Amino acid sequence: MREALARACANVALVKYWGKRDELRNLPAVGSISVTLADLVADARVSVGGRDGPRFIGHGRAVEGRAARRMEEYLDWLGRELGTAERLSVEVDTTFPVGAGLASSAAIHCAVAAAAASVLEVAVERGRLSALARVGSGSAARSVYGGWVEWHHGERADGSDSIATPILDEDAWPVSMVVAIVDEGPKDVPSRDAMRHVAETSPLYAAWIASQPPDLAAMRDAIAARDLEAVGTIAEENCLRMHAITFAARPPIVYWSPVTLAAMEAVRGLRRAGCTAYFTIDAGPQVKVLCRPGDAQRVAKTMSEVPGVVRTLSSSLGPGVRLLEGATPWT
Ligand code: 2P0
Repeated sequence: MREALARACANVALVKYWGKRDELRNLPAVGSISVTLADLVADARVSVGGRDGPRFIGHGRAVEGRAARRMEEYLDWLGRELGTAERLSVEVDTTFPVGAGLASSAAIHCAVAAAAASVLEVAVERGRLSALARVGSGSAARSVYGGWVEWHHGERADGSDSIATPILDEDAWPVSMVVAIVDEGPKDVPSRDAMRHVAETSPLYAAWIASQPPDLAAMRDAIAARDLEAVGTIAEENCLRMHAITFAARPPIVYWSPVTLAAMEAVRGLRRAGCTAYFTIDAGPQVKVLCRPGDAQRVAKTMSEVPGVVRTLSSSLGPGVRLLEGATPWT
């Protein structure tokens, strides 16, 4: 049996991916821009040639149900794509809760794609690796790179141009993200299902698609100017617009809890007190706060004092995917 071990960091979108133009390949209906986080890490050990046993082990235990089926399908697809009929299996460990709106699927699928290419000794360009990761989970396309990253909508039907590209690496403009964890349990509606439901039923979906290119352009400019106030303002507006279209679905999907709203208000309070802090929220109740590294402790303290916040995590920006064991399959 051969093995390779890859490590990828989660990423959090500041201009969100919500909606698909192709569900099979996870081709997005909109482009997105994210930051890769150093301290939210997934390790994936992919082995090939094993004959039996569970194919998806998470934190030392066999994963079952829908998550296991989805991973097995992905491993089979990866194998075909990378030219093998051999059985692939994976062991995953993460430093943070899975399935709770903390971008675990991004980190996991990116690490799986990289480890699979390595163990199968297939040389892949980073762009192709991004496309391979994307098929596992859309947002995984972005975890290929560190720092500030854009994932492009792309035009081609095969998705070969719907890949991530780096904007700035993690050292070029350090910022911090404080995650206020409100609920560590799995989310009620997986984002995959929610995206489809929103696209099919929300009367605001078309407006969301139309409003994304200007947000992407403004975000690129704000990052180029290292303007954290502008980045944060665009991120908050984009996040609220994404949640607005889910509220408007029939039946509505609301990922927030009362604690989420209290945490958002705490961020506004920090701003009123002169601290550069802006929130974003994904498909779950957690509130992620973008701030300067020097303010991270203060932000974490304020967020941890919000009644109902279970704990906080703080992270700087992190690197792209890398191999811990096995040859790096890209140059
Ligand atoms: C994002 N999210 O841009 C958005 C914002 C959640 C809210 O990408 O179906 O796990 O595997 O492509 O990537 C979460 O969705 O969905 C997500 P699939 P994914 O980060």
